[in-house]
Amino acid sequence: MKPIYKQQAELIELCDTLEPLSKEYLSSGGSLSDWRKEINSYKAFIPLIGCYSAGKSSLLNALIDSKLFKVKIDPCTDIAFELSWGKQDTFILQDGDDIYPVSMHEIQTGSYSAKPNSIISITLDNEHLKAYPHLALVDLPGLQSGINAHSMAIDSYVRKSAAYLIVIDPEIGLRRDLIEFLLELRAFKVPVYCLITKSEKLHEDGLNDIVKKTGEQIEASFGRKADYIATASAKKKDLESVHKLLSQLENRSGELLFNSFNTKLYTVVSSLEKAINSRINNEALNDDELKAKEKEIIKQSADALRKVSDASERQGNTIQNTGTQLVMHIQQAMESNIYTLVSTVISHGDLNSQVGYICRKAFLEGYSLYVQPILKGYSSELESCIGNIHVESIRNETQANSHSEFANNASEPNFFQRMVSDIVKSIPLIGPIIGPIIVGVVNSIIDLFRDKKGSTGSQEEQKQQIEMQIRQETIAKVVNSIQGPIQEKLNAAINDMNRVTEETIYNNEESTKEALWDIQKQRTESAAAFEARKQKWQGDLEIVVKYYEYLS
Ligand SMILES: Nc1nc2c(ncn2[C@@H]2O[C@H](COP(=O)(O)OP(=O)(O)O)[C@@H](O)[C@H]2O)c(=O)[nH]1
Ligand SMILES: [Mg+2]
Repeated sequence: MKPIYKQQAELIELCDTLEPLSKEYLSSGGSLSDWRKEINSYKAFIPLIGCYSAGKSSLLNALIDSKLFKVKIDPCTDIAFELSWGKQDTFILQDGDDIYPVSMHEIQTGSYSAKPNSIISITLDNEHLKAYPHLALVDLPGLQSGINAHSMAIDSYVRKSAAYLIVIDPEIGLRRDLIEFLLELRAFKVPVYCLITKSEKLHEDGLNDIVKKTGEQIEASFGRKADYIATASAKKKDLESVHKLLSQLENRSGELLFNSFNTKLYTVVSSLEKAINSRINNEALNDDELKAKEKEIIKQSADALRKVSDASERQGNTIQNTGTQLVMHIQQAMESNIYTLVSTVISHGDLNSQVGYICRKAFLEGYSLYVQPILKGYSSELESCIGNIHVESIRNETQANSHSEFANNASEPNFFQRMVSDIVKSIPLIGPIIGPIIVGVVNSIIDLFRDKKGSTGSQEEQKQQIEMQIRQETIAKVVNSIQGPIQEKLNAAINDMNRVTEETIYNNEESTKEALWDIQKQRTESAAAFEARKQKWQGDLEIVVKYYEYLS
């Protein structure tokens, strides 16, 4: 595990090496300078998750030694704040694609005008944050503020977070909504840190007990130990453990940065290797042979594209059925939790969050149960479509030649396998789909029973009515409304896989043709110049393939 700054320096050096080479050998070499910029300004996020009033805002204020964040605000007006170090103090409100500057005073007083899903992004040239220049702390609305807060906590941050920081008030402990949150987080690989706040309220023994108990609860629900658990007090400015956890994350999160660029860079290395090898392996062919080779490549590509399109057509039905299975799984989950839902309505609990939680959990289960195996099978099918084009096999052919002492890592997965398996493994985010649907459907049943209250007979009868209503209306409506969007997500995964395959075939054809033309052009120069050119190909190839080990 590397510090971010070190990983950043290595990746930037890699971009700088690959950029001129990809300009020279690849027709599509334009992204590297963009990636370089993204790597340079990279931040790993740390969402703070806790109940309303757990002390998240106070903790951030204590950390930066200022009263920037409003303490004890109404959970409904709560929005997300991203806080990180920067060379200048900046305060920006993001509302979807729109951004507006806000003032520090507006943040302190809560007088900005924001929508529930807005984010205020803050950078401060603050001495206490300076030691963690690549981390962004996120003060999120408490989980009680409902289904959207919950969706936001996972959907917006799970892919870009170094760790989730669970903030717990020792007098409240690990509440049920936090446990449910942890259960959901299990599907993702992100580390979980835990901080027990307001530590000055308890004596040492009491604190030790709660640390022990919380640790055990996390392990029981999360299925693994918290990666870190400690106590802190914003009131007494006891923040030693906060600094410890931040420096740990700054020092360990290089991997997150590495993972977000790894496949992209691997693709460039792999394409470069292929493009250079095409030159080296074909330089001895005469003009007629080069022409014949070009024709062969064009024909192979056309065949492969046809196979992909056939496979994709056959896949259409399968994925349709898989989508239905997934939706049925979600329906069954709601039905088997019907009594929990009924009592939530009766006790005026948060039915939105309850339904949301059940759907999200069932979606994740159903996705790994039904969808991922189908995608995996399809990825092998796609691979066999392009198999005879030898996306990577030039390396194998050259193994016979003694000049390639570095050519024997043929067991490396090729970049096609890598990109496709990234698609298979990635879990689509369901929150943005189900959030709005559930809010709409569920609010109508809540209204219904608020109006009817008292007008019906015994409590038992009322329960039965609610149960019937949930079965026939709520569940049916939720199922109906999620079907389309879920199908769209699955189709999108299939389309992504098709796109990667077609691009691979197309790029392979283009770069091979270019290599053949390049050979023809280069050798019209003097024999000495062509010799030098061949030397350069060898040298460049050596530079490129050295990076396989680093990126695997
Ligand atoms: N005793 C004590 N109270 C605290 C501490 N941190 C926060 N509080 C109190 O807890 C309440 C909620 O704090 P706040 O930071 O708004 O919590 P948030 O909703 O999680 O952001 C406020 O009344 C704070 O004064 C602490 O370290 N010690
Ligand atoms: Mg707060």
